[in-house]
Amino acid sequence: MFKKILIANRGEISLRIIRTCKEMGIKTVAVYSTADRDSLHVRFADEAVCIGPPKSVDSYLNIPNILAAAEITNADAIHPGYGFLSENAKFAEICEKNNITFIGPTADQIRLMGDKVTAKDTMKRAGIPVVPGSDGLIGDIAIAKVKAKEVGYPVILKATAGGGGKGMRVVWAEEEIEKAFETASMEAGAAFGNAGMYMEKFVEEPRHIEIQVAADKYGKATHLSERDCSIQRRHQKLVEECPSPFMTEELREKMGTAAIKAAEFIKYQGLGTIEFLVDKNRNFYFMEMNTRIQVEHPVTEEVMDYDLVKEQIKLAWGEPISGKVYYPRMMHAIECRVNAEDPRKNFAPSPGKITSLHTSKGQGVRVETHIYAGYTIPPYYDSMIAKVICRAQTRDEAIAKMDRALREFIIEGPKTTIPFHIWLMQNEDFRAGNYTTKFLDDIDLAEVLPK
Ligand code: MV4
Repeated sequence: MFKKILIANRGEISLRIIRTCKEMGIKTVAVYSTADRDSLHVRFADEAVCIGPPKSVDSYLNIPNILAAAEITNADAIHPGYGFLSENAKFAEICEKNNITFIGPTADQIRLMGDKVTAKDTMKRAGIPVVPGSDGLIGDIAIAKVKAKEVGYPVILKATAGGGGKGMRVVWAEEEIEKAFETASMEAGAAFGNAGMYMEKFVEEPRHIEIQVAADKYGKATHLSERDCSIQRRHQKLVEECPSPFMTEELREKMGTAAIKAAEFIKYQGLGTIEFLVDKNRNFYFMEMNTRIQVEHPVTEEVMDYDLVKEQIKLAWGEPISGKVYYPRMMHAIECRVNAEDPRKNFAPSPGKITSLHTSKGQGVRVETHIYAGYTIPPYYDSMIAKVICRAQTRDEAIAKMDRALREFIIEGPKTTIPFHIWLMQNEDFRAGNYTTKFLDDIDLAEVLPK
């Protein structure tokens, strides 16, 4: 097994990975920017190396500095966590060239799934359902118009280099398509250095349901059930749960089988997530594949009673999948993301010092966080400061537990999204499991949240 793993990340995920490494008897190296000098991941790791100034591009995205840190500490593997360099094919390639294992899939697999047109085409060839559309890039506006007529309005234009909503436009009628195509491809060109666009039929009010997969280096994959991530705002997930309240045994079987087929078709190695759009008739379509450990992985860990980070490390080392079919114990788990943002003010960031803190506790409650009383949330990074995960035998009980846990989570200083989550746990539609990705579009939170 690996002797020493460098964690190229910060915050709660860095701590999460350090914990599993300790349990596996693996030494850990933290890296940190000067803004994170007083962070817990620096203290909890066996060694820590400063990799640069606060800005991500100078530190957590600084490949030469991270590699130098791995070399001087003699780390034999790098765990990238999520975000930052976790889906950077070049970084995975450089690690391998330097004889350091990148804990993730191969650089080619990251590249394949990073280009959305290629990913979609590959999945179509694998026999996975995809949304009908342009079958490749759209050359110009004239072609876009012809394709849209074929597909039928409404259509959605997407950037092939995109994902997570950037460079995306819904077009309801032909008069809008010219402007939509121009602005979206401009946006994509500026954001990704790649203006390539493709088109799909717009699926109205879909659910976002993803399947967790794990695959070994010998071509075998398994799935670990789904997560419903439909509660989002501006493509930022806020709540995830398993099982999905929309799921049926039949649909899980179909989506799980498709996810395994997708992973095995590309000889995928490691942990991955296949994101699907699911329409109101329970048709499902491949959307994207994430080639990293995800923020919401604890939801799966709680229902399956399974350490996904441990599995990821074992797979990277070259252990085969046990062959046992992992299936949910049919517990129910919900995760609420606590961000240092003001939900009454359009989720405006609210960094600063935490003057007083009490975290949620009790049976079935898990809090993943890097904050402590006296900690100052820096303004440079993602605003997520904690995840509350509650597990119970039924969905109703999990919601009741979450409501209780959120009310005893006291963070003084910055504003947080906790009041939003407390409101959500009371919401009738949420409680009925009656929600799609449109759920928050129609709600004025400044209106409904207590002052
Ligand atoms: C769609 C769609 C409807 N129809 N594709 C959003 C981010 C990117 N991953 C793809 N997204 C969507 N693609 C078709 N053909 C609706 C969305 C979408 C969405 C998807 C998942 C979760 C939240 C969303 C919010 C708005 C739009």
